[in-house]
Order: sequence, then C-alpha cells, then structure tokens
Amino acid sequence: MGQVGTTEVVDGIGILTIDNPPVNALSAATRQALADGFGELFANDEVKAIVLICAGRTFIAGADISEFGKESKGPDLNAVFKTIEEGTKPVIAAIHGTALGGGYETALVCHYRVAVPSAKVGLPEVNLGLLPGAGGTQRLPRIVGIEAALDIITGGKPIGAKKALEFGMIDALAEEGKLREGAIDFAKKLVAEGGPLVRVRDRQDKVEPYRGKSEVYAEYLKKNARAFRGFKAPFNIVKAIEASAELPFDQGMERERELFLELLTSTESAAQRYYFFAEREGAKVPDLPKGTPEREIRKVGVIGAGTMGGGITMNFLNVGIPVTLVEMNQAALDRGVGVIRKNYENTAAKGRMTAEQVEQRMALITPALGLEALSDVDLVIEAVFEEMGIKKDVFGKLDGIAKKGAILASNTSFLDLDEIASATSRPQDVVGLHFFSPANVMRLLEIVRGAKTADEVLATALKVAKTIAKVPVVSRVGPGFIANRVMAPRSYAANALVLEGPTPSDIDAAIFNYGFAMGPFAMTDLVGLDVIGRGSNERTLSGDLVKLGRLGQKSGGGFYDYDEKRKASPSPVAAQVIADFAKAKGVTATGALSEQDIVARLLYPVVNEGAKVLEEGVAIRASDIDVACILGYNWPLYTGGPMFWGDTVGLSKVVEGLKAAGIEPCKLLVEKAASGGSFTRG
Ligand code: 3H9
Repeated sequence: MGQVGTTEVVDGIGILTIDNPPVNALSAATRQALADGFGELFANDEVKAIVLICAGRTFIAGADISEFGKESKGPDLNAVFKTIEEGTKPVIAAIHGTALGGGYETALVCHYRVAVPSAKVGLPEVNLGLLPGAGGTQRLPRIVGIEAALDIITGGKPIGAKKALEFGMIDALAEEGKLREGAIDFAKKLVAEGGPLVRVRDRQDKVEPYRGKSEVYAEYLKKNARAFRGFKAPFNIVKAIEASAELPFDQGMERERELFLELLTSTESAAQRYYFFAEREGAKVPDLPKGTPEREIRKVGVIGAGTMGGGITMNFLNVGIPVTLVEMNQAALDRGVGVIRKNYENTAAKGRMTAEQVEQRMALITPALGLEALSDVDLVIEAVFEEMGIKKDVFGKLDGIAKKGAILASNTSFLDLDEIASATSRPQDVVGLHFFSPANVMRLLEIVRGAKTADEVLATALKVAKTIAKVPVVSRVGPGFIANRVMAPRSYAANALVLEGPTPSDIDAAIFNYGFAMGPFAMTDLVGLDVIGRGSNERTLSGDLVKLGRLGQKSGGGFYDYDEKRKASPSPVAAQVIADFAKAKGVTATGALSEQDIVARLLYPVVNEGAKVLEEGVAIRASDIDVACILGYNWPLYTGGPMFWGDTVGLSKVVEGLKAAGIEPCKLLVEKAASGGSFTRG
C-alpha cells in the first residue's frame, strides 16, 4: 500500500486512511491504496464495517487531472469501485474538506456518507470540460432526482454539507473536528442494526418518473442556451443524465463512459484542463526566493471612492479587513460609501447576505477626508484619476504620511509604475495592484512589479490576492501591462477591417460566434464612443461618429442604431461614415470574408502581442497571458486563451495570417513557428 494508505481496526470497524498530499487526488498510488486497503479489510473477518477517511486538508478532491491523456497506470478505478460497492460489509465515506469529482464518486459507491459541517461535496468536472466519468451521472440522479442532478452537474459548484444533507447527497453530519469518531459511531450503529446493504445503483424511485420524458432535457438545454454556448461538456452531461433514467444501470455506465471519452479527447476539455493549472501557476514567480517573508496586512487604505476605489474596498470588507476610504470632498465620500452600501443591500435583497452581514461590513469602513488618515494602514491602494502628475503628487504626499514598511500600491492601468515610485523615497515598497472593473466581481488581479519593488512586497501582494480571492498574474512595467495591452490590437484590427468591406455586424457576429459575449463594435457602443476615443487628437472613425452626436447606446446610435429598448440594428448613417472614412484613408474594399477570416484578422494580432509581451519579459509565462485575457476580457475559456488557441491553430498559420494582413509578426513568434515550437504545449 506504500505511504498512501494505512489500515487499522477499532472495535470491529476497519479504517482505511488515504494520505496523498496535497489533495488526495485519485492518482495511480491512491487507486492502489484503495484496492489494497479494501482488499485487506474485506478479507479480515474481524472487520464488520469499513470507514474510508483521508488525512490532510481534504477528502479525495477528484481524479488526478495531470494524469489525463497519459498512459493509464495502476488499478482501474471502476474495478476498485466494484470491490467497494459489491462488498458484503457496509462502507462509510467520512468526508472533510472537499469531496469533488472522482472523490465524491468514490463516496457514492460507498453505502453511506458522513461529513463534517464545513465539508463540501460536488461534481465539478464540467469546469474541466468533462463529465463525472466514474458513475456520477448515473448515481447522483438516483439520489437527488433528475432536475437537481442537471443543475448540480452542469453547474459544477461545490455544495455545503448542510445543503448536501437536505439533498440526500450525504446521510449524516458529524461534529466538526470529530469526523473519525462520528464515522466510527455511525458504522457501529449500522453493524448493531444489521440492516441490508444499501447501494445507490439499485435505487430507481427518483429516476423512474422521468423515463421517456425527452422534453425535460430539451427544455433544460433551451433554458441554459446562453450559459452553455460554445462548451461541449454540458451537452454530454445532459445526455448522460438522460441515460440514467432511460437505461439499466450498467448500460447507463457504458453510455457515460462513451460520452466521457468523447470529452476527454476534445480541444475544449484540453483547454479547460490547461486553464485549471494556468490559474494556479500565476502565483508562482520563479525568481522570488521560497520562504520570502510576507508583511502583515491588518488594515488597508484606499484613495478614491469612485467606482474603482469602491469596488477595491469591498474586496477587503468581504474578508473582514478594515478599510480607511479617502476622498477629497465630503460629497464624493458620501456618494462612494453610499454606493458600497447599496451594492451590499442589493446582495442582501437577493438573499445572498443577511442584513446583519451588511452592517458588519459597513462598520469596517472608516471614511476620511485627506491622506493624513492613512498613517496607520499596512497597505494603501491608490485609485485616483489616471494621470501621471496626479499620481506622483499623491505618492509624494503618501511618502510623508504612511508608516514605515507600509506597502504603497497603485491601481494604474497603463502608467509607468517606476515613475510613480520615483515620487517617493521608498520605491522598494511600491507595487502595482491593477484591478479590473467591477473590482469586487472580476477575479483577475495584475500585480505590477516595479524595477525596485522588494521581494517581500511582491510576496505580500501575492498573499493579498489569495486573501481576497483574486487570481494573480505578475507583470513587469510596460504600457498597458498584460491584459489591456494584449487585447488592444483586436480593436485596432476591427477598426481597420471595417474599412475594407465587412460591416460592424459581420465582424461582431464572427467574434460572438467565436465565443466572446460581444463583438468590438457592440462593446464600443455600450461603453460610449466618446469614452473610448478620449484623449486622441487624430482623426478616428469613432471621432467622426461622435461629431454627428453618435455616442453609442446612450445617444440612440453609434456603430448601430438603437430603439427605445436598446435593441441594435444596422445603421445606414454609420455605414456612410465608414465609407467616407475609408475613402479619405484611401482604403479600397476587399471581397467578402468568412467568419474564420474575420476571427483571424482580429485575433492573430492578439497572439502576436502576447508573444511580444513574453519576448520583452513583461509576462513570466504564456499561461499568465491566457489567464489575464480569460478573466479580464472574458476570452472564451474553452479556447484556452489567445496563446493556447494560437498553438491550437498552429503558429505557422498565425504568422502567415499576420503577414497577409500587413502586420509584422514578432521575432519570438516567427522563431517558434519556424522551429515547430509552441507557447503552451510542453
Ligand atoms: C474527475 O474527478 C473526473 C472523474 O469523474 C473521474 C473520471 C474517471 N488533480 O487549488 P489548490 C493540485 S476530474 C491534480 O491550490 P485549494 C493543484 O494544482 C477532477 N492536482 O488548493 C495545486 O498544486 P500546486 C474533479 C490537483 O486548497 C494543489 O493541488 N475535481 C487536483 O485552494 C492545491 O490545489 C476537481 O475538479 C487534481 N484533481 O483548493 C477538483 N486538485 O500546489 C479540483 C488540486 O502544485 N481541485 N490539485 O499548485 C480543486 O477544486 C481545488 O484544488 C480544491 C483545493 C478545492 C480541492
């Protein structure tokens, strides 16, 4: 059994403990330990019932994702499951932490499930572009019913133990911290009662009423069409759940297997599994020495109570960290605090927070006028107007106010952090914390490492990201850092392409069908043409539209015309402005382009910019660029982000496409294409 599994017998109850850090994933070693441990305990006559429990932070957190796509070694999971399910002694899964995916499926082949109140259970495979492939789609509906199973498995969210008990996903709660004792007591009671063994696979009552009701699944897909768009897994999940009602258990298992394998070999799942690890890589900075000390952040200051500052503040309030919120005048301060309160009250109105929690959070804000109030905070985040002069002034003043060792952070989205830091006598304490709007919702945090930022400050910034549940990506100083910079060429390309013939609707449709929520012209109309074009002195297409009062949705027209319900339709006026602009620029129309061609024209330049960001050392790794685009710009997850997608398309093809559009591919991209290399594959 090696190091991973240990067995013991206590008062006739066999206990198998799995200890395979970090998360007891079902790797070959864990499967071996399960096979050996159950084999031994079933064979031991002294043992009347068996408790399966895990050491460390969690119950089995699922299949080992890093093993997918590799040659399978060790015992087959289904064979191990058969041993448990068909065994003649009751088996009790004792759950703490998270029993997810294959982990919860292991619990489902046990006869009973006991959990501590803090535990969570669930089938999150959909997030990896997969479906539960070890019986989850056949067993869960037999416990919770078809409708609940559809929501749980296509949603992929973990469910807290108390709710899981209501659903029947677990059978009993054990006292927090006393799982082992609770599970042993449960087992002893079962032995004493001596009832028949209960197997989930034998239950029919919850699925039988759905036999022949194909409309249930069709309606479910229709209702969720928007959320499922572009993904493969939800569709296969629905088919597998339908099979749980239509087919006898063993045939249902075969159908599940087929549908699972179809997903396992799909590009979508490969992209989503890549992304799972990519999110976790972001916090790893190769040249940051292991064990670098982190500074304690007990109190935070935020400068600017506007949309950004307010959102940033909420992140800290949500985790119980007090914030001193600074504004220049009382009216702006009151407005900012009022917006935060309103946001929390809206959440409470939806039942996702109690009135008491709203007050608890609000009580953590100290509103203040003037920077002097920041003398005792451990971290200051500046979110004032995006202008170098103003930022330097604020940092210069902060230098004289903030306590020694306080971290001075800027939320700048494109200014030179080193120049901002130069306004202080402590550039080592300055770092960029670039939040994305709305800052309390968006999960991305770009951490900008200045030329002089101390390791300790970077390590603390990474810790802060974790504390407030953000996904960090570390960037060096450079215009636009990572996400904004890499995505900018998409807009340039769209504005160039629209002069050549494809209409805004053609271009937006291609980008929407690729998987973005919106195309670039619809987006510009939403944000406002005046806002997007602000600060530019050159004649631009947007500028020409603005001159006609076409500011976007808010003025009833921009690139599109809008009715009173803000429904868009193609605009003859905009079409004329585009034609005039093209003529003035000497651009002649090309022939019609396919959606694929349009996507290439708009998105290959993003891959190229990503390559430049890597070449310049602004980003540490290609996967950080993908994470930044997926979380910062809603780049469709199932493509893996621009760099993973570029590799999927083939880098030579990307290089050719760029050249054909008159764009010079960067050196790194050309080299990789020539050598048959890739950014993300191995
Ligand atoms: C599945 O089960 C398919 C089945 O239906 C069976 C088919 C036959 N594998 O997230 P953390 C690593 S699909 C390999 O930072 P936390 C992770 O990379 C699976 N490695 O910790 C990280 O490594 P490192 C269904 C894994 O406490 C370290 O563990 N299950 C796996 O914030 C710590 O992770 C899931 O989708 C894995 N399954 O959160 C659950 N899981 O330290 C996926 C984690 O080198 N896992 N690692 O960066 C999670 O959601 C979270 O990791 C968990 C812990 C909530 C468990």
